[in-house]
Amino acid sequence: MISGSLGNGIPESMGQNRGNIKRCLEKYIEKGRRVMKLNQLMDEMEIVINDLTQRKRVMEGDLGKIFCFTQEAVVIPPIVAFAIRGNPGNWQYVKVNSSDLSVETLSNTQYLKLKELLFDENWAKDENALEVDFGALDFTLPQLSLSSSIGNGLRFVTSKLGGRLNDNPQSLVDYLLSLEHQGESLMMNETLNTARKLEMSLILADVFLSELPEDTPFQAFELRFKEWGFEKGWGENAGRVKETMRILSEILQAPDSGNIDRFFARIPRIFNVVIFSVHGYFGQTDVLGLPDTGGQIVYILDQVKALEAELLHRVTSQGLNFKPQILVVTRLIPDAKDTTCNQEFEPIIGTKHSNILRIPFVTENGILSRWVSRFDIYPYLERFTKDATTKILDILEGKPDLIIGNYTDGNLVASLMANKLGITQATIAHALEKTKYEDSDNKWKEFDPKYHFSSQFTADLISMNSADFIIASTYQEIAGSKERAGQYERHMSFTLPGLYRVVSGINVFDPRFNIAAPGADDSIYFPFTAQDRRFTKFYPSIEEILYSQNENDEHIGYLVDKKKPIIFSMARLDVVKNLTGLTEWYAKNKRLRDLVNLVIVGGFFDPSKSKDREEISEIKKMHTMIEKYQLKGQFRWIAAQTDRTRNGELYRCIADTRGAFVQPAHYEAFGLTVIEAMSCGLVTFATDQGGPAEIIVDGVSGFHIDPSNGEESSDKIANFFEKCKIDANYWNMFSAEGLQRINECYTWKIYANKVINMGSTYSYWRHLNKDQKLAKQRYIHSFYNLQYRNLVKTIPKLSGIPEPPPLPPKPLVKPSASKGSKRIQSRLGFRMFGA
Ligand code: UDP
Ligand code: LCN
Repeated sequence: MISGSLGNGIPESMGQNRGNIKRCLEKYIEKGRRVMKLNQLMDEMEIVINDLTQRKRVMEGDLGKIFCFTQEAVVIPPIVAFAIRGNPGNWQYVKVNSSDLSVETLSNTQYLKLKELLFDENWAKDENALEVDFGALDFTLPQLSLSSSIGNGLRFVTSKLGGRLNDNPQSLVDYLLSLEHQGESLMMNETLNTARKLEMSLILADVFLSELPEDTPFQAFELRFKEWGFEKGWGENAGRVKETMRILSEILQAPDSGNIDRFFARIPRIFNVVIFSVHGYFGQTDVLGLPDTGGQIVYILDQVKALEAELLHRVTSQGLNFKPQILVVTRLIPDAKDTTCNQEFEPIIGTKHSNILRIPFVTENGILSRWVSRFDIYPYLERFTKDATTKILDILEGKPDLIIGNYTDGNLVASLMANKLGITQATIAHALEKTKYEDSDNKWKEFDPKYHFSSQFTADLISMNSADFIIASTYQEIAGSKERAGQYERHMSFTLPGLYRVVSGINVFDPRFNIAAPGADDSIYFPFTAQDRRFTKFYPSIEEILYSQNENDEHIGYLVDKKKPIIFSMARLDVVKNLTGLTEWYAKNKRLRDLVNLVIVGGFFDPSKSKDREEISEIKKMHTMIEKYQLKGQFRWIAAQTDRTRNGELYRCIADTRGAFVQPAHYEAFGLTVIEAMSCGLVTFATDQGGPAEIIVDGVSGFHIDPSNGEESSDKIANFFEKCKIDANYWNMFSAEGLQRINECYTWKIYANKVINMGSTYSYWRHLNKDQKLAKQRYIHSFYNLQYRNLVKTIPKLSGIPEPPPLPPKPLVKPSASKGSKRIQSRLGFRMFGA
């Protein structure tokens, strides 16, 4: 696009434009070698061409196109190389010589090499520097081509299956023959081992079923069906069985995507699911807000409930009486503070057959007692996978049907286990750290001692490429927006200078990407207007934490004017969450201070009690600001709140004040607090960096704020409250629109249905592409062994304590424990560590 239009340079005929462009480029090279981001390019252009009309003319010209779409530039005088993103997922690279304005296109490899010259010149010049190219193995697999289709992989795969089935119907027969549960065949047996035999028997069965009342239970004709080669799993009664069989007959006759979609949603393929979530304190109570313990836990606990309900529903309609089991596998932390994270096994509240299984980290010296930061976790994962696999196979009495990983560590473990046992695997990023920390790739050597990003990014590449499908919460997570690259998109091509150059890390046009947005538990997060459902028992304690004039371990600061609306924020006290930023914006904006009070929930107050580096620095910063800006009287800082139910009511109480939720993060991968607040009818202002930019339609269902521009953001909030003072209905309008947005797009029911469909369809897709899968796994295996393992050796390992002798079994009787889970508990024999 770009070089074509520019030819070999910028024509002399461009006159004044040419002069302006030259002056711009000269400005860029003035400061010598550097990487420039879009805002810097624009800022410096404004300095050079201060006349708006002239600037516009430049932007409309050929080189202007480069400026408009540039995300980043590398300056190596006299050259300026531009990374241009015309559309989500579409990148081009050009270099412009500032002396003669000649333009040359570059490959992504050439661009990365130029960038590397700034960080590790010798390595950049090494002709044999390691290049990682996962795309090289995907050339036989179909890819999407439209940016607008990104994240819609399931639909694409289903449509491709039509062609594949047309050419090779036997592949479907073989796949159906492989369906089983604990050794018992499902849907059909070897009698129907060819497409022809299957077609004929389906016709026979159809005639037979047409004679039966629709509600005849499957058991009534099970024996007859067995003789014909059919097993259970088609449906609970004659009507449903006939429907499923007709869909299959139509597929065998002429496959079309509608029928394929319907058929795969019906086949009994997924019963037992393992979900890995390794870091943080994975517990059901008293954990939220602890370090590394936030939305991922909430997401998974809600996800399990939704998935179990969907699986139970499907099993029943398939005419089966199996108990689908979901096991969430996490780390057992002996030194578990006041949480249950030192218990090996725990039934999940609100489910019938789902449980948490905790496996400790074991070092050469024994079991590791203390919490480990998610950034330091890698040395323990290989052993963890081995121990977890043994336990899982024992508990499930066989292999799971689907493994879902969460975050880098859980995804890596999921990849290792899935690959070893040949199981369908899904990954969920939650947050890709590379996007959160600017230049964390180029400057990985600076970051590594503290964050070990080289291990983390390597692990991310491994699991992204191992997965059979990738679940994303939003489009932006994969491919960003028109203006900004997505989280996955930033892994397409990047470099870790001195280590390896990623020429193809992940392709966002890969049909493995699917969007399934999470929801907020509607038994907790419901509108403040639903007075009869409100949790009134929490009113006194909420009144106390918000308004009491005293300070204690739970809250500091106080609010003098109770009549003012409250702007409220709640998050882990991580630097990226920017709670201290919001406090400073508020502190500096007199108009806002006059209009509203500020309440922050996050962390705790004594830095000496934290082991988390980021939390410690944020605690200190918050104290400094309270003093510096004399916030007491208008500001309340409440320590992390672990009771989700009360938090639900807290959002509603803030809505009662006609206040707002403000999510000011520098970057937010998705942002569950945003949908929680909106579900409660609380007007929400949230960062325009990441998920909230997609959750909220700015100016309709809430507002976007720019975390890098505190003045503008705090003014936007102040303007809103000023308008509310004049027109009381203004607030109601945004509250109602926010709620509508949630009801339309963010519910767990939609999520669970999509994910189970993905499980069935991608299992078949994997089966169809097994040769390609194997080739890729070989490449990944080498990368794991030769790169990842060596990187992990650089991370210091904490030493464990010798493993205590096993305690006698001690059953934990929880009210919600099912008979099945109690049976498993006693088989496992509980072991408690610590306390
Ligand atoms: N949360 C909480 N208490 C706190 C801080 C956070 O209950 O003190 C909950 C919050 O309600 C939400 C989750 O933790 O359910 C945070 O999820 P989000 O996606 O907003 O951010 P994350 O922590 O995952 O980055
Ligand atoms: C991690 C995050 O940082 C949040 O943005 C997400 O909402 C959460 O995980 C759940 O996916």
